[in-house]
Amino acid sequence: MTEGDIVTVTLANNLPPAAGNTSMVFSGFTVCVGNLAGASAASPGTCTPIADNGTPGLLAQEAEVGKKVTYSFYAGRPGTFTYHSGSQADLQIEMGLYGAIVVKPKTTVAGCRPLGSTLTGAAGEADSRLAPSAYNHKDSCYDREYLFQFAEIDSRVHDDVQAQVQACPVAPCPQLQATMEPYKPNYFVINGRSMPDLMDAPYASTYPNQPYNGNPHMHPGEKLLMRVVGQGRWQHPFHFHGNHARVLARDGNMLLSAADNTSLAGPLLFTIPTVSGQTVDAIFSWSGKGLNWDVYNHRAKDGSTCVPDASGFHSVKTDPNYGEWCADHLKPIPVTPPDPQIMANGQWYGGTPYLGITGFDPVNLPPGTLNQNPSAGYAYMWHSHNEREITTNDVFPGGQMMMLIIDAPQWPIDETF
Ligand SMILES: [Cu+2]
Repeated sequence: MTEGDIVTVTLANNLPPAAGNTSMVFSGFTVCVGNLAGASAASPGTCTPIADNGTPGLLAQEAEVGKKVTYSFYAGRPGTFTYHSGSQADLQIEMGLYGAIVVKPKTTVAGCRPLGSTLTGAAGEADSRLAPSAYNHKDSCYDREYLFQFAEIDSRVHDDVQAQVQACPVAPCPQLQATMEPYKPNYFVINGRSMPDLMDAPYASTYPNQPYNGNPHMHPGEKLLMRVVGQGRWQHPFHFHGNHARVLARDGNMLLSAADNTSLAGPLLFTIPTVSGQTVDAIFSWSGKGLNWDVYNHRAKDGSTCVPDASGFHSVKTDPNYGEWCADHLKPIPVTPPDPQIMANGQWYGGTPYLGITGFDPVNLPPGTLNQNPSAGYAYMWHSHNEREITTNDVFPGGQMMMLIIDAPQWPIDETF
């Protein structure tokens, strides 16, 4: 949704009769049960009740089985937010009744790249962003955006619920009673999937209703916006390799310096500890700095230049080596390509120490180079740092694990995969 929208959600309870009532809690918003009109930054608006609109519950108005409830609210500020069931919430959230809300800024922030443009000029690449920035702030501009919702599943609870639901197909039913403790989850999911399913396409045929995977791609120098959401009951330390990330906001509130209320004050993190019900937005970037070789393979023939900006990077946005760490420009390669044997474990290995097999100088690739991966990207594992959570039912690999791929600048990234 867009900042300034009045949002109306009608929840239809089509759960099995034994599940009883359900509802939605929209954290961070003032909810009207019914229809909201006239809300703006200056006014809360008018909330008009409607007929047959649910029944009061502990945390929210509830819909009985076979009935509906309508909520409205004013999305007054940009950010990442959550919603979840407020009815028998320990059980219903375990069963999957949760999700994320993204509110886009209404206006384009000066200095952010307008929608419809691509940064590094990879031919044929579409701009997949929702907006040029995450907030009304110049340091929240981004080039790519990925959502990561962390949760876990204890299959014992689901087996228990299934037995009770199947025992009562027609109302009236006794209310579901699930024993939540001891809680021993054996499935660990991001956006509802575990590795390797995480890396399948959105809406893949095996999960046709699932719009999000966990398959981040980017070019060097780009800014990747991570929207990290904690759902479920447990904390998961989200560890990303390749670089640190600058935290922009928590629960949709930008973290700004108290001194000027303008400069970013969020920490630089290599692990974001997800907290149940909390959202964190962060900006991640990658340049090749620190690898100690010229990832662009400029070294033999060379018309390309690297002109360091004040921070040492090449900052001409239209150049193919945008974001290059200039200290390593033209540096001879100090590495020996990996033994072909490791390909058995390394499906993501590009077969070259360079980005891109059709890069600046393919004739100078070292002998024995294996061009296994046409994008010839670098792969970094992004995962839960609780190691048991990168298993599925205690089998490794699985769980909350995916790969960030740094693609060659010339490789068009298709974010529908
Ligand atoms: Cu790690």
